[in-house]
Amino acid sequence: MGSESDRPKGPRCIALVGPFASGKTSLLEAILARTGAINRQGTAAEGNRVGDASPEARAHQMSVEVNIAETEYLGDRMTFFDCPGSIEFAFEAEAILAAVDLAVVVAEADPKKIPALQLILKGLEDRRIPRLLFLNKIDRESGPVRDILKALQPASRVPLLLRHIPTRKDGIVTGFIDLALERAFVYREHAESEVVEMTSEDKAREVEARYAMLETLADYDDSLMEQLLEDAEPSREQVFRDLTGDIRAGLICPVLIGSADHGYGIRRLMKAIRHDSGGIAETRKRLGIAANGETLVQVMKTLNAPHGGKLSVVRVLAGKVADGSELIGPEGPAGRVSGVFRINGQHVSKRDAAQEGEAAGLGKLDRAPTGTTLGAGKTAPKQILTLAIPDPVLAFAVAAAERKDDAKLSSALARATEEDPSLRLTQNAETAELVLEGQGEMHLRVALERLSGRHGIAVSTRNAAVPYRETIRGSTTVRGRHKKQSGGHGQFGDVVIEIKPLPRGAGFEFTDRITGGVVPKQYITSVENGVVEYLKRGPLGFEVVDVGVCLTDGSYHTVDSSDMAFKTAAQIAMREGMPQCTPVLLEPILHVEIAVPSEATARANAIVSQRRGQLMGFDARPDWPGWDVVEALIPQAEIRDLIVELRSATAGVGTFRTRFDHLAELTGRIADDVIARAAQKAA
Ligand SMILES: Nc1nc2c(ncn2[C@@H]2O[C@H](COP(=O)(O)OP(=O)(O)O)[C@@H](O)[C@H]2O)c(=O)[nH]1
Ligand SMILES: [Mg+2]
Repeated sequence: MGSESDRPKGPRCIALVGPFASGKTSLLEAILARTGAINRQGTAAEGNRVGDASPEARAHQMSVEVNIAETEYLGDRMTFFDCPGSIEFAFEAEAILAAVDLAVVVAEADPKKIPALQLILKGLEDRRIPRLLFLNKIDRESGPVRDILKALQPASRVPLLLRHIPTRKDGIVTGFIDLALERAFVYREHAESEVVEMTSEDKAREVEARYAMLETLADYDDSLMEQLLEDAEPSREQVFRDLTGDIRAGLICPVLIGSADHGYGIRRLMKAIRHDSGGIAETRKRLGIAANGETLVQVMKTLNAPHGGKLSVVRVLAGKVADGSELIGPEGPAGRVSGVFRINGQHVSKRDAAQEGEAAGLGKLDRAPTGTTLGAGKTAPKQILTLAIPDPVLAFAVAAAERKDDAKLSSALARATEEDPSLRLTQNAETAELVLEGQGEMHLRVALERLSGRHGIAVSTRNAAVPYRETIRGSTTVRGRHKKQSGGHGQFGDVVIEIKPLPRGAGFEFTDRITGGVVPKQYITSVENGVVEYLKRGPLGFEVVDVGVCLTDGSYHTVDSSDMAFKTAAQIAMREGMPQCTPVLLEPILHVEIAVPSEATARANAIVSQRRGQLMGFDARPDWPGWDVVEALIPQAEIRDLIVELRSATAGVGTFRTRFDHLAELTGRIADDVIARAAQKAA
């Protein structure tokens, strides 16, 4: 068959991606079993697969991080990266995809998962990553694959090209026909399928399906087009050459069929991977790297093993990396490699130097965050690409259950954000909260579980505080006098101030209309300082904004007046005057853009209304066929678990982003509750 000579040799890195529960981790297991890396194929039900063996993955019965395992197939080392399907862990995949040769998209014929498939394919298309689609769970399908493909096609910008069709007996899938090889196979459970004669009925189906495949290939190959028009039979070599070329160029996405659980179609998939992935040279081309003999590696993932310390999982893009190598990142030295490791699921073992094209774990690099490009020379390498870190969509205020763990918690969380930059940690000075933000409930939950699992820190969580403000609706003029005559030096300050509301967004403004020096210049500043201090906590218990204060009159004493005395006088005036000005609570309103598949747009609109939101309209999402963007103004207090509801309304794909828009007055019962809670907290 075909072009064995131009087939690239050497190590490959392959990503397994696809919607949630499409069978990626099972496929990894099947590949490892069929290529002899493991003796027996484990199952999801038994919980004995190489992937998903971490305590967190076991607890949730889903992949919560990338599973890495390698095997050898016909002399080539292949490392697989089984990326979690949930959008919450998408950043894990982002860092991996940057450095792989090919992505195998595992999909199933479930219409509910098509938006998720589109999301994943779009990510690959945008990054120009060659891809194959493995239509899994074929054992469950009874309808024609052509119909399945028709349903899946809108998820792909390029043609899905059917490479295999199933053969059936009594409605049950028993094998497949490879349309490029023109050969029929019967599946054998967890074993190599057997070549069989095609029945005449199957032959007829094969001819029809093959013609459809060739027609698509001919769209990118004029000579093939001519042959088809002349009814000439193209050579098998030409067909394979076209397939390989079109896949590498990202012009098509071929569809292979099989079943991970049964071990069907695995060898065909491995052959396709071996032929159609271009290897490290092609990947360098995609990344725009000129190989000049210098070592270059890309950090795909950072692992923090409980006792083994930090491990940077890298792909060697050029050159090689040995134990003891000094590596340098774009921002300076990254550290000295302390051990080169092979990673197979939870199992990590020492190995020799990592060669060009291989993936390996590098021990104890201090400064090599996920996504960084590292070199081994004296000069800093150029960062090959910047990963887009998604904006967080959910936040929790976190605290150590026991005070003594506070410092341990912050440092462990800081490490967690290095391991996974799609987590964000901020210390909110205003609310004195440690806020952990991330991509969803499961994402944050798993991050916190790791903390307790690895570091033994129990963590409590609650909703992060909303930064309410308060202002006033009315004005007043008040006098504040501070006078003390308790022996010796006295204290004297006396001010008259006007307090009035300012337009929304104006902030705070201090002026004076003092004439004739009734309040000496240096004390005017003290008055302002006194007012500013007061405004940190107004009559309702919140920071006061949009207020103007004017010092209009006052008096002083040559001996007893001081900075302190005028400051105190100003505060006395504010304390008396502010409650007279009809204080009102202000809540932050965010501008929100919700992106959902169009069939969920009405649902998204309803969610906005339920959250006291104001719809601004919706429009087609640019560059996202079949999606809409809903724009709305929503109070920050109502955002909280918006992502959870949105995802459940969209089979997991809906998302949103926010920015602060304005502060709005909040009155009535909701406001009363907020004020009562603040008072309770202060007490
Ligand atoms: N019927 C059938 N079920 C499968 C097949 N492959 C995987 N599954 C099941 O699909 C579920 C999800 O599989 P898993 O590999 O964990 O999915 P992932 O989320 O994509 O990693 C598990 O219960 C598997 O046993 C298959 O080929 N046929
Ligand atoms: Mg999985």
